[in-house]
Amino acid sequence: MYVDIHRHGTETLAATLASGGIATFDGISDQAGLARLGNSLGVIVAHRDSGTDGVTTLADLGQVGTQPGYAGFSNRALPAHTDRSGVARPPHLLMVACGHEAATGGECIAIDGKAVYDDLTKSAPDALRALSHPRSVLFGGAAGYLGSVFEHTTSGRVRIRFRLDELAQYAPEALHWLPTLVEAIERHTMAFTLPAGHGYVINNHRFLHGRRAFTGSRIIYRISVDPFNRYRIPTDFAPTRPLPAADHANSCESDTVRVRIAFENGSDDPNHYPYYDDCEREPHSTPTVSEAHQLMQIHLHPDDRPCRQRRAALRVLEQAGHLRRRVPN
Ligand SMILES: O=C(O)CCC(=O)C(=O)O
Ligand SMILES: [Fe+2]
Repeated sequence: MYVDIHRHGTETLAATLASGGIATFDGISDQAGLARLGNSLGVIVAHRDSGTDGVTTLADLGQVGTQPGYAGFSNRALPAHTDRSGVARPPHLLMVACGHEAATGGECIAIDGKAVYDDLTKSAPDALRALSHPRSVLFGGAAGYLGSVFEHTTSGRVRIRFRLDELAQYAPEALHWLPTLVEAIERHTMAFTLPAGHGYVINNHRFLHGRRAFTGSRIIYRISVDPFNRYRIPTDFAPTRPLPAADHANSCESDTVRVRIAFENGSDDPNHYPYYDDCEREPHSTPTVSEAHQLMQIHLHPDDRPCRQRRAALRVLEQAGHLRRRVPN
C-alpha cells in the first residue's frame, strides 16, 4: 500500500491504486507539493471549499464546522463516506496529506468497498440486494443525487456511494439494512495515523474514508483528482463473487414483482399454450403453418427420434406445400 513516490514516481502510485484502490505516500509537506502530485496523476477537480489551486485546507474552524455538510471543518469524527456523494459523478480519486498532526486522535480511516461487498454476498445477500436497489438513497439533500449504496455498472462490476449524516435519506427497505451495512463497514475499517508530510490517495468509487475525532490543531490538505486515462484506474470494482439470486421463499413481499404474462392465444396459463414441448403428446389442435414452423424449431431432433409434435408439424408443412420429401433412389 505504501509507495515511495520520490523513488518510484507517479506510475507506481497509479498502478497501486489501479490494483488495490488505495496507496499511502510521504514527503509531501504543503499544499503546493500535494497539487504537484495531483497534477502528475490527472486533473485536479475544484471543490466548493478549495482555493484556486484546487486544494482544500481542513482544520477545526469552530462554528463553521457545525453546519450541515461542513463537518470536515470541525474536530469531530467523520464516519465512513464517499466524497461528494451528492453529485452524479463524484470525483474519481481523493488525495490528502497531513500538514500538522493532531495532539490526540485524528486517525484516518479507510474501508475497501470491495471487501464490504464480498462480506455481504456471504453474510447478508438480502441486505446487498436492498442496498443495490436503484433510487433507494437520496444523497446530498433535495438538489442531490438519487442512487444506491452499491451501483451495478457493467459486466458484474460495482461502485460504492455512501454517507450517513443529515444529507442522506434512505428508502425504508435500504434503511432496514443500514445497521447490517454499518457492521460490515466496521469489520473492514482500517485506521492509521498520518504524521505531518504523509498522505494517502484512494479510489473514491471503491474505498470509503473518514477520520476519528481529535484535539489540537490538525491540518489536512485535500484534493480531488480525475486521473489520466493512461493510468487505467477503474471507476468501479469487480466483486469476488456475484450477488446470489434472491431466494423467493425467504424474500419479503416488497421484493416480489408480479407481472402478467399472456401467450399468443390470450391465456395466461402456461398449460393452455398451444405448442407443446412434450414429444409424447399430440398438439391439442392441428397446428397452423406458423405454429408448425415453431414446433420444428422446438423439436430439432434427428429424423429417427419418435416425436409426435414434430410428426404433426411435418404433416402440416407437407400439406401446405412447404416440404417436399426426398424420394429414395
Ligand atoms: O480530515 C480528514 O482526514 C478527512 C476529511 C474528509 O474526509 C472530508 O472533509 O470529506
Ligand atoms: Fe471526505
